[in-house]
Amino acid sequence: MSQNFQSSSATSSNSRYRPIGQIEKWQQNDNGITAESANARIKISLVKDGIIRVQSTQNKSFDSNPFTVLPDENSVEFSIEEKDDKIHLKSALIHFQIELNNGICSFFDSNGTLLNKDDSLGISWIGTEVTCYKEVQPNEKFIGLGEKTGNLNRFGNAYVNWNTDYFAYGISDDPLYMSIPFYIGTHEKGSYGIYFDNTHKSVFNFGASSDRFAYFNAEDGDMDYYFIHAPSVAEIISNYTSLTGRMKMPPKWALGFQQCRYSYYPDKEVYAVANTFRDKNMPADVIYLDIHHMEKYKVFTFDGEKFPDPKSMIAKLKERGFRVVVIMDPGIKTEKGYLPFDEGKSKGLFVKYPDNKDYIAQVWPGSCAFPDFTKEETRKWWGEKMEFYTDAGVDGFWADMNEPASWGQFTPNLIEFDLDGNPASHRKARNVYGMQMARAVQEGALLQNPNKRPFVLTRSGFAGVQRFAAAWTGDNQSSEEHMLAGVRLINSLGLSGVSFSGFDIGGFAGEASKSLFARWMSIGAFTPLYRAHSMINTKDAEPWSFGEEVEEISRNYMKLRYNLIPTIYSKMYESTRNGLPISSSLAISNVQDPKIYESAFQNQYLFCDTFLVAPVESTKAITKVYLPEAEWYYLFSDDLHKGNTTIYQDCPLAYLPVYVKGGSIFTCQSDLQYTGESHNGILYVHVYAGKENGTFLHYEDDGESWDFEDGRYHSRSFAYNSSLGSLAMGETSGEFQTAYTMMKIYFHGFHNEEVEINGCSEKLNFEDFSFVGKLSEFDPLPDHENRFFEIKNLAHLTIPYPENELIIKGLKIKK
Ligand code: MIG
Repeated sequence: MSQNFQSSSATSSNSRYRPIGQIEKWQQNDNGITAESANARIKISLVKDGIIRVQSTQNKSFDSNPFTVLPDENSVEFSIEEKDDKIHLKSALIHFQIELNNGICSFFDSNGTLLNKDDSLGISWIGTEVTCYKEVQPNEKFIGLGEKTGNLNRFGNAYVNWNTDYFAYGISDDPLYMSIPFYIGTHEKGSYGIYFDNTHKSVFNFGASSDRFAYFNAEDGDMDYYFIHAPSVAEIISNYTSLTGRMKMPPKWALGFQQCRYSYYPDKEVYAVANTFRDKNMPADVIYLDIHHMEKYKVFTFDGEKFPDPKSMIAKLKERGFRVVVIMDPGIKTEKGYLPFDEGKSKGLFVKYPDNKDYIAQVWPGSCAFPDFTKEETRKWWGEKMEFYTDAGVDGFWADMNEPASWGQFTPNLIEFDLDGNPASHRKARNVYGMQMARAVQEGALLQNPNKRPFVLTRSGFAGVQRFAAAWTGDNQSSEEHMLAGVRLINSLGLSGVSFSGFDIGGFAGEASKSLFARWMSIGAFTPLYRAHSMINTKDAEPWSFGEEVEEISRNYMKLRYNLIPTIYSKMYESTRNGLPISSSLAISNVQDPKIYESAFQNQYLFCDTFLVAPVESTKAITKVYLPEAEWYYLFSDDLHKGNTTIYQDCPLAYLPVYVKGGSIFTCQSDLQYTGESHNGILYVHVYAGKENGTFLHYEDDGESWDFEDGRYHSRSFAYNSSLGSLAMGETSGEFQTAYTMMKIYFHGFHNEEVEINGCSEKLNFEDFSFVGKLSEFDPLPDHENRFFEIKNLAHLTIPYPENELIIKGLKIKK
């Protein structure tokens, strides 16, 4: 069969299907095999146990992608055997087969259960377009793929990876700003991940317009994918991020509330906004300067009229606990005498046409040249220029328009990029351009302040962008459906290695209703990046701009956010180690549970492994929530729900449906105005009764330097053991001096009068406790009375912050 295809494509048109065909020779090498067929070269490599790389090319040598997968020297044990017209490669976690007569690949787990198999159309080409066709297993679901709209389960849909500036995108539109060609397939026999390491425009089709197969393809480059298998989805994501990297520890202030606006100016407005947060007792850490901070939109300038003295403005803001983040667009105004342009031009750092003329397009500053961030020299230069901002005291950087965007939005494909010494056209470079800009910005911040953790936020990116920056989901809209779609985008980014992400709270385009803004602020408190932003020429959209009630609700959730920062910070730290998200789709914990994919429940997620958040429109008074197998405590009252059930939950605007998983432990701090403010010295520990055991690693450090890498951190483990009825605290570790001197432990769902601490009996105290405060009665009518939830008679105990191990015993679960 393959012979037919081959001869027809060779003699008539390049525009016909051309498969790998019969494998003519193969040989074993250090970590797999190489093979040749009439039409292609093939290389199969065991990257580490659980990860197999499949490469196939029509060319003499394999294509390289310098910016995506991290180099790693691993040698894994495996065996190779040729039997029944197949080559069998077996490692501990994956058994792999390739068929000699057509190159069809199959992947099995160690028990020989089929996980994934090529359709008989296999890996093949139409011209330069390369595709891998896969069988769809019974009931197979597809999740992940990064910043993609649509349902949690992507079956029945197709997506394009081509970084695109998409103002006010709709909730089903595609492609958006960032491309991550990584997805997870899951069916009754197991789960696996596929990362397609090809930066050209690509398509992932999970059964749209065809019920025969799923496929992924790219318009050029090689078939080059990593097949990842592990017993759990979490381990698959961890393995994927061992390939493409993990985020670096962000500064603590980046976890606080961030206020953005297109644009705050002049300086007096910036002060007014900052002061209002403090006057209104609404905690916040960050104010953004959008494009109006520049003179004629020229990067590395301040508008002298709007901001006559940026240095002292930023210093004054810092005194009040605010950090300033500035926007940076890649386009450099082509203006003689403007130093960044003159330097970039004379050093040859801009993107060029093949005839060596600079590529020029229109953006905010007018005609612009575009720094080639795929070139090391350009990245270094950009980083040196950033002294302009760091000198002024700027702490964070916001990379926008880095798809790259320009008026007209149709970049010609012939322009050329360096790709660190492997020059290529826009077709190969576009999707990595934004991420290389984010890299330049991160490296620049580090060049300027080596011992300060940078905060970089990027709009565009590719697989691995998490190493350089946090991400936000671009120009969303002020609508209920967009708020929920945004939750799915964040969860999908989390499934795809990007742990630190957020959306524009309130919506960028349009104007939020009062209730929408309040609900979005509540949900945002439970997302990794807590940031409000809004478009130019729209009504004020600060959390106090929507009336008193919205202000109170916003304040409540902002305060709760700051109370939870010890937990969020600890989970961020874990994510730097394991690549797992902070907002975790339930597909990570409950992949086999069909309920979680239903449209009513697909937005639900676990925040910090502890809080099940059920986002709901602000217009609803009651909503359906699915609680998977476990025990769940309604956050605000401790009402206990058995898992594996659907409940109807009242959701008045003041109360976002959030449930704490039984067996959980988390830590909190006192109310703060900003993350750098001193807390009251008490670490609040909440432990929840449950059948399952739970653990928590509390982590802290100075919040802004790299000293923790040399041991200056403070951490301690907590473990709840259900059958022993105990809460154990491990020894503290690290050399950082914690500022906590006391520990106040809250026991949720237990019915103890006393407990045993290191063998001695201690009486518990009881108080009425609430995670969010009571709202004022704005409306005097009795039927509008706001409900208030609190946890009645919550048992607690305050002890000096233990220096050593400590065990609390005798915990009895309420029946
Ligand atoms: O052409 O800098 O997504 O957040 O406020 C619009 C102005 C450019 C797009 C970003 C948005 C930002 C806006 N930018």
